Amino acid sequence: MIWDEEFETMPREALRALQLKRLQKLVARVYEKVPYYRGKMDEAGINPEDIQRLDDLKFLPFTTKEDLRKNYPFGLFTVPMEEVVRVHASSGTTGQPTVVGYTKGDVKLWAGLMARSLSAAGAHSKDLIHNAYGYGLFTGGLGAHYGAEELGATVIPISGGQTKRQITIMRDFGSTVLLSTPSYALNLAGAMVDAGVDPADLSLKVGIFGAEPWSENMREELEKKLQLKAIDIYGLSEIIGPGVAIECIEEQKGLHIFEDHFLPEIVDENSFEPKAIGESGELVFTTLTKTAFPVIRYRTKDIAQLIDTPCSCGRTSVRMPKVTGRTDDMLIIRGVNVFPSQIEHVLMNVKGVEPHYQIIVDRHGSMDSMEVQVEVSESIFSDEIKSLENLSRQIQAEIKDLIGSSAKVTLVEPKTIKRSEGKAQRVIDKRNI
Ligand code: DLL
Repeated sequence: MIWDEEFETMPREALRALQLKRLQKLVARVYEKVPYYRGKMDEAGINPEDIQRLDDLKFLPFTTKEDLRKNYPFGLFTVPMEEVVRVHASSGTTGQPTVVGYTKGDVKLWAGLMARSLSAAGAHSKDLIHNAYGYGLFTGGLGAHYGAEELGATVIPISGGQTKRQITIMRDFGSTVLLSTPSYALNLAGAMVDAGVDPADLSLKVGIFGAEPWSENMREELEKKLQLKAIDIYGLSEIIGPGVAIECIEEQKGLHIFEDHFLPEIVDENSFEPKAIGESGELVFTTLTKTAFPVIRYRTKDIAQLIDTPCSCGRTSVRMPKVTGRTDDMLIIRGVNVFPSQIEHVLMNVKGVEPHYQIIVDRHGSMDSMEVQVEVSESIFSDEIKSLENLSRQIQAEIKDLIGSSAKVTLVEPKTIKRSEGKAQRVIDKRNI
């Protein structure tokens, strides 16, 4: 169901006019309220009045995680703290966390966008929403929670962890919609097998998975193992949290970006020049309607592309196919660029291999090495050494074929790779230590 008919199906022309109006208002407001933004705009020689067309966006300076760090914790807020009713933070991989703030109006806006998202995924007021995103500073738990309430559904605020108990609750309460990271969903699927619970006997119909990259193969795996439709949801704390973009249940193909609130761009990862529709590059967002913590041209470091082909669901927004990786997740192994998602793609096409893996990168002297540890099914693991050797050789050859770099492949016993309760840690790069 389309939650916000007027905005979600708005003709593109009208949408662009709305975006421009909102952008002009935003730029004028941050220029007036935030000395740091004013300084950056003055330095770039641009005034709020210079924004006459949407295209003029490209003259505005980017905002990066570094800018957020420099203003830690509240330096980029546009309102006094008494108007901020909530903060969240994302830890990231290095150093200081990024802190984001919301006014009462922002929380309401976010709840509406999450209700939109859940509705696009096929959820409605009769659903029992099992929310296994972590509650706390992470935006996943509370973001989804408020959206589910706005939708009028029943929320089960289970958060992450206590995996066995999650399954009992799912069965006893009759959860119909599962919200979690894809890696935790996989963990839940494994725990169901251990508990002797057949997912076909549960009431789950949709899983709304996000907060980390996942492949089409992983979708197939999750749909099969959990007997539900798997929907991709995308968002990031700096923009609002979850609820920036989501796939519709009709097509499950490309995430609709809520463009009336978030203005997307794709830029070249190196030159930062804008790229055309259909081209891949770094995803950049400007928040058009948030009050406490708006951002202008925030460089997400996520690699994506935008497509503008019409969708059968009737929504008129541009879509982004699955995020393929992050610019800072990219491993450079002996000079070759490698994304964990490419390794996942190879692994998930091999029969008998479980979707639990870890990539370990190290350096001996000046030589990089990459080891892929992957679990195999119980039956394969008890096979003869020879067939195990053949399997690891096959995976090794396929990795070499796809990425052009060789990796040592180690097949490990079922359940030896640490299970995630939130975002999975796929890469251990010992070179940085
Ligand atoms: O992960 C917000 C979220 C919560 C999204 C629940 C979806 C569901 P952060 O912790 O700030 O916020 O992390 C944001 O996670 O820049 C991406 O690199 C990654 N990410 C989020 N969703 C997806 C997705 C939340 N669907 C960072 N596919 C982003 C791939 C994703 N990567």
